[in-house]
Parts: sequence; structure tokens; C-alpha cells
Amino acid sequence: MTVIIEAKPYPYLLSAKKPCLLVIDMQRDFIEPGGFGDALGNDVSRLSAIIPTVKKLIYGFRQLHLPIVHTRECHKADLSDCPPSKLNRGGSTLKIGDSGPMGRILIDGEPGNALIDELRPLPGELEITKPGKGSFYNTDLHIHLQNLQVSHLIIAGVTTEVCVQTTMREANDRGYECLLVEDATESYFAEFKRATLDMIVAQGGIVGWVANCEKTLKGLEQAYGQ
Ligand code: TIU
Repeated sequence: MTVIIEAKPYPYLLSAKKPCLLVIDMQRDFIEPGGFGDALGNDVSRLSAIIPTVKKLIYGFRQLHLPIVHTRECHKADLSDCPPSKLNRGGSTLKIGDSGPMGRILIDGEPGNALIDELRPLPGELEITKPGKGSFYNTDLHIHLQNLQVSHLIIAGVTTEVCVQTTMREANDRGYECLLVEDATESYFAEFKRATLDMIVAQGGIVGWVANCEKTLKGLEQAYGQ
């Protein structure tokens, strides 16, 4: 069976192994006021526009019984997994670990660190906590994907040029065929999102593919639907 998704820079083919949806850091810290994104000086309101599209992708994968992995950027309460370089970067008033309106900033288990209500994982869907921007750094993601026999990653989430792009490059180097869903990812900077999408597909898809949600789900439904 071959699945074809109409994508840039050329059709994305899926065969043999399973595709997995990787939803990156759709957590309150980046999407709601009072979190880490806000503390860094960003206009966080830009990011909520993609929530319905990410929801559509998640529902599509659930209906097709395909695996979904959610990630969440966070640190341990004692900050032992947060390098001083990350802690001190940016010079903002509220730093990682400080108390903000949604609890301690970017700390595992705090209210602001939760995935947003609309995209809460279902039992059986993996939720990976990650201390870095890339989802493979200091996590068990690769081993989980290998156990699931996943070779293709369909990627969504925030922010496009930070955690999403870092993860996609890490995945590409580990041999995964990656497709970024362009209307299911967003940045605090419109021009950085545009540039990231361009960088991914340049040079014959040096990092992978880009397609919209509709085309992605259409290809998957044709192959895996009943
Ligand atoms: N600051 C920013 O754009 N992003 C992050 O710090 N983390 C993620 O992208 N998730």
C-alpha cells in the first residue's frame, strides 16, 4: 500500500511502516498570556489560530487508529535539567522556574505547563516531556517511535522555527521521513514561519515535506480509511 500526499517539493509517499502524528508543545506556556512565551516578550495571541486545524489532524489520526505523540517543553522543579545558559537567556523579568500567573514558568506539573484543554491527549497517546527545543534531546521519543514501527512523522505545533524546526531536523537526521503541516504550525513571527517552510522544502526537500491539513488527511484517509 502506498499513500500519496500532495506536498511540496514533490509528493510525499508513505509505505510499509506507520505514520505518526507528532504534536509539538501545544501547551499553555506558549499559547496563553502569563506563560513562558509571554515572559520572553512575544505576542502569544498569534498562536491560537491553529488550534482548530491541529484538532482536526488529531481527530483524523484517532479515527484512522494511527499513533499520536504529544510533546511538552518543561523542566524539573529543582531545575536540575535546565542549563544556566537557557535559564539566563533573554534577560526577562520572569525566568524559568519563577512564579507567574499560571504557576512556575515552564515547570513540569504547573498549571501553565499543561497542554491546552482543547488538545488534551487521550489515554494511550504518548505525552513526552522534553527539556530542550528538539523533541529527541534527552527524551525516549526515538525508542518509542522505533517500538511503534514508525518511519514517517507528520508534524504540527509551535513554534515553527524553534521547537518544530529543531525537532524536524533531529528527526530527519535519525532517518524519519517528515512532513510539516503548514496550517497546523505557527510562530510569533510570520516571516520566520514562512522562511522555515521555505528552508524545509528547498534543495529537493533537504529537511522534508510541507502540505496543508486537508491534503494530508485526504491522503491518509485514502490509504487507511475503511
Ligand atoms: N520561544 C519560542 O519561540 N519557542 C520556544 O521556546 N519553544 C517552542 O518552540 N516550543
